[in-house]
Amino acid sequence: QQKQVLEDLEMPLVRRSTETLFQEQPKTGNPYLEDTLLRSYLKTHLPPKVLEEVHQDLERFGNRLLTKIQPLGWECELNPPVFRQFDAWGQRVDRIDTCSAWRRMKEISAEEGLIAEAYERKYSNWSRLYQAVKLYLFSTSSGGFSCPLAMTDGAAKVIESLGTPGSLKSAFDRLTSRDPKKFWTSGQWMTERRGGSDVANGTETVARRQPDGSFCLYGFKWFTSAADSDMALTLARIADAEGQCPQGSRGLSLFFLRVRDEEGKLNNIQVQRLKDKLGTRQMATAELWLQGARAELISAEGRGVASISNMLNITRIHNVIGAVASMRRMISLSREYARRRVAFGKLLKDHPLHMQTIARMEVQARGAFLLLMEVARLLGLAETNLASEQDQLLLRLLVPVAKLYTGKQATAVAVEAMESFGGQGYMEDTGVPVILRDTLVLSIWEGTTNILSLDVLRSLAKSQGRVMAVFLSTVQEKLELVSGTAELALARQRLRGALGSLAQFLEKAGPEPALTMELAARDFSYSLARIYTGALLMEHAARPGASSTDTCAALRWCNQELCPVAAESGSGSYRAGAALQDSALVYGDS
Ligand code: UCC
Repeated sequence: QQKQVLEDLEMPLVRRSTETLFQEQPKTGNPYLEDTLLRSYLKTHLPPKVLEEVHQDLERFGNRLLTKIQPLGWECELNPPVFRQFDAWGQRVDRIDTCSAWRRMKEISAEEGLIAEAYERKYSNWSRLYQAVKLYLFSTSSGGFSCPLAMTDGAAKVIESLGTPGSLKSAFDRLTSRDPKKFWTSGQWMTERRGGSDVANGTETVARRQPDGSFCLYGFKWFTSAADSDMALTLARIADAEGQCPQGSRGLSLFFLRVRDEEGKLNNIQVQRLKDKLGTRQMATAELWLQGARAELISAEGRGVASISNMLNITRIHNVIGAVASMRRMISLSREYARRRVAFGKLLKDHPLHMQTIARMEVQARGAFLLLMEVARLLGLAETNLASEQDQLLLRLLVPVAKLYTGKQATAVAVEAMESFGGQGYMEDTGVPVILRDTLVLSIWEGTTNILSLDVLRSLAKSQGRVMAVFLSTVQEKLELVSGTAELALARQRLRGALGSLAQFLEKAGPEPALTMELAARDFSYSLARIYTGALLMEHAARPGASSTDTCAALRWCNQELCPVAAESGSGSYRAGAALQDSALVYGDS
């Protein structure tokens, strides 16, 4: 093909038959078969019997994605949901009309068991990882349907962790069903007018107790994703007999509600409007008035935030899945384009600087992928009672770390990959801008980078520092495991140094005022992400049968600043004086 392109360029303009070659569309194949890292990970970790079954299913699924699901995803992008508030006769109907491709995505999600897989546990602790892999492959072809799936998974998790009470059994069965006619999706309504991060102070919705023990909810949910879902979990404050509500986090309780009744009538809910978002436009995000919506209390009173955090941790993992999928898709397109596009007399793939740029993205994507697999592996262990206490602590820590770090990586990779297409990448109908827009949300929803960094600190505080002890010893163990691999010596040395600096920083920061850790939270979380991912890349590169590119990826990863928190701490960035300087820099000295 390269020869053909070059011959073609040598012909006089009039004789060239393939003018379009200048802008030839990058074509990718079966996303599972083309993903060498994914396949090598599964081969290394899955028991042979599981691998055999999973491989067959993933190959089939990859073909379905390529031939059927990708075109549907594009249809979802071209036909975003439409909100109709009134019918022709002036009656309020509040209909959110979605396209047929979107509705087909719901059926496909059930058929493929994209939620069911994780709860049936056919492959014991590996089921969660297998589900994560399918979602990862599905994500960028799903036309935004990954979002309702994230919340559906989160809702199933909450219900399961409550012991699947009788009243929620039918909802759980539907959320985890493989039958498209039965399958439900769920919303997660947390954000109100006062904002989405400070849920404890931002939630105004009131729950009034009814004589039958159920509740009616009154409030305004400002940002409800996938508003076409069948049910939702949401927070509200239970009013006492005088109508007074407890404030703060301890005043919040968790509720389950159906969005519509059997006839399709809204559950005393009015849709105010759909949100006009930068991306994820395929998905209906709405402002909803709850005007006496019938709901069931499903947490202990005042334990709303703690109960919904089970959901948050799942949706945050889905966020990681979305981030890794986005990087993989962008790099695949970029790589394929470089095989076809000629500039300065040769294919892009033969320009070393261009290849260096894509290779740097590849290192990021590989690291993020292994971090995702690690989180999914630990979650699978926890859900099958096979996790040690250390595994559970590590999982609690790594979920926010992975969410915040991969969100940022995906944004950077998506922007870089777009640039690798030159002006073509900026063209709507190439589909590249869609991926970029949909990626930009990943560092915002489900907790911004700073909120997640503070959650990392919360996990330290809650465990009285035990999570850090587990983190340090786990990385240490991984370093010992790879000590026999000579090619990794340099990476091991850098990682060991970074681990030591991290431990030193923690020791020094311990007696400091709380402000020190608050100011360090983001750099600290980045350090955890870089160190842990470095250890995973090394572990993968030291396995039997590893390739030289595995080693190269580990070495390159470890070439970056692995412990930014130690470097910044040395320059006094986390002192009270630095905080004053920050304000002065932002607002000026006056
Ligand atoms: O809904 C949204 C859009 C949905 C779209 C989803 C699609 C994504 C899929 C992508 C696919 C491509 S966005 C809404 C997202 N909202 C958030 O993420 C909230 C962000 N804010 C936070 O995370 C805050 O840190 C809060 C709300 C958790 C802070 O609340 P509090 O009440 O001030 O925090 P507390 O008092 O520290 O925590 C209350 C309890 C404690 O338990 P106890 O009382 O036992 O000590 C905490 O330990 O909750 C516990 N807790 C947690 N437990 C808090 N966070 C966690 C956690 N992450 N894990 C375990």
